[in-house]
Amino acid sequence: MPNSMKTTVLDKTRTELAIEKEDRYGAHNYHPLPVVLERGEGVYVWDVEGKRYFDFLSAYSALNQGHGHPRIVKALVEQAQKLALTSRAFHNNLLGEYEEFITRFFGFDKVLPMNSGAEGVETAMKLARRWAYEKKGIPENQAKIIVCEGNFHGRTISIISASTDPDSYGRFGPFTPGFVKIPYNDAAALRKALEDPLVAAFLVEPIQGEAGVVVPDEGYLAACSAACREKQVLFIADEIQSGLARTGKMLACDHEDVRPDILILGKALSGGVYPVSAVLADDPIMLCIQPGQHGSTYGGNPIAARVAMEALSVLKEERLAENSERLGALLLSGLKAIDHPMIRLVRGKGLFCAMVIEPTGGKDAWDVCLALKENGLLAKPTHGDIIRFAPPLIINESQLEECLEIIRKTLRQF
Ligand code: IF1
Repeated sequence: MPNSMKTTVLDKTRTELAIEKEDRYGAHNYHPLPVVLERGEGVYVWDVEGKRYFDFLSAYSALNQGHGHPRIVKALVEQAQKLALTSRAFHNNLLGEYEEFITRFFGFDKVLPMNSGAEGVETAMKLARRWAYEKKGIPENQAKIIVCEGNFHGRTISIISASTDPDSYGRFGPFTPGFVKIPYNDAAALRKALEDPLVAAFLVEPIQGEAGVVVPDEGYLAACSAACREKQVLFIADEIQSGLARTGKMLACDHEDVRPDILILGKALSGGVYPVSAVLADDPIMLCIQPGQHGSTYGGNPIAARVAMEALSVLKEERLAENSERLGALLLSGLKAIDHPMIRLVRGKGLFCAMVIEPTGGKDAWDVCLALKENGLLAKPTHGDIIRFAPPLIINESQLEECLEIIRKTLRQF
């Protein structure tokens, strides 16, 4: 019996009790690893039994700055004590400051603040449609948005209408029309789809996250961006997961010097302490939406504004893109050097890596993640056979070496 089973209440561990409650009272829309976390600091999290782990998921890259970053937490707490929410019925003293900050940071005319990533994607789709009718002259209600097979952009009805994953969209119809699905990493397929004059936009993840950290061929994003420009079609980058230093550049699009027409950010925009998303674009696009035509009760609230400025400053001042690039190279080469029959493939960019697992002897990626957990490292399988490795970007070299040793040791157990 492992040590963690010893703190019992009525013969059950705190872990079991917490999981039972979730199972009993919560919707069954997730299947988490059986670990109950209660504390986080930097690259580490602790479970309710006191066991410490390396967090190699970082809340799907929301925690690029690490758990409980002191500067970000301070911003959150101070602002919560002063003024949390005004709604957009009134101005607040931080919104304009934040809007100036983030637009200068990324080089766009304007920003539209929202909360979740899905809301950011919905906002971008509405902007693209409105722009198509007002600026491109597409007849009303006929605009199309091109998306890629294997995409993940969120969970709303319209976003799953663009999904090709039956788990995401199955039996949730009827669906929103107006999406054209083409293969990912295929610029020729995009050029062909762009021949349709009703196309308003191309929405793409510069690296596909949920699909299993699928890195497209070099030149793909630049080719897509150029093809879109030629056909007067908006290039929309969903950098909710790939952005904010995760892949070794501030944006994954920066690897190919591509500037999207619409940029969507979320997750690490708050460093994991608050839901904050943002859509950036220049005036000819952003000003197509006028008062009363889009918004959100919480979007642009003072806490979000204050926290996002701090989270972005931390990324820049702690040079987390550089750290991601340098340690990402170590992680990737370290993973590639592991010689094990269960490893079919390793890929990634910066500290955004994945390992494709070959199920062997009845053991699959889930079992590997359970064993990693026992050995002190948390990672989550996707699509049954892929394990993502995405630690907070503040990780240092000796911590990363320790993690590689945990991964090597774990695989030796299979
Ligand atoms: C879940 C995945 C990751 C995203 C991109 C938009 C959103 C996401 C590129 C929506 C969200 C999350 C959501 C989370 C799991 C997670 C995920 F496996 F499902 F795909 F990260 F890899 N665009 N991704 O990755 O953002 O509305 O959630 O804030 O359980 O759904 P959101």
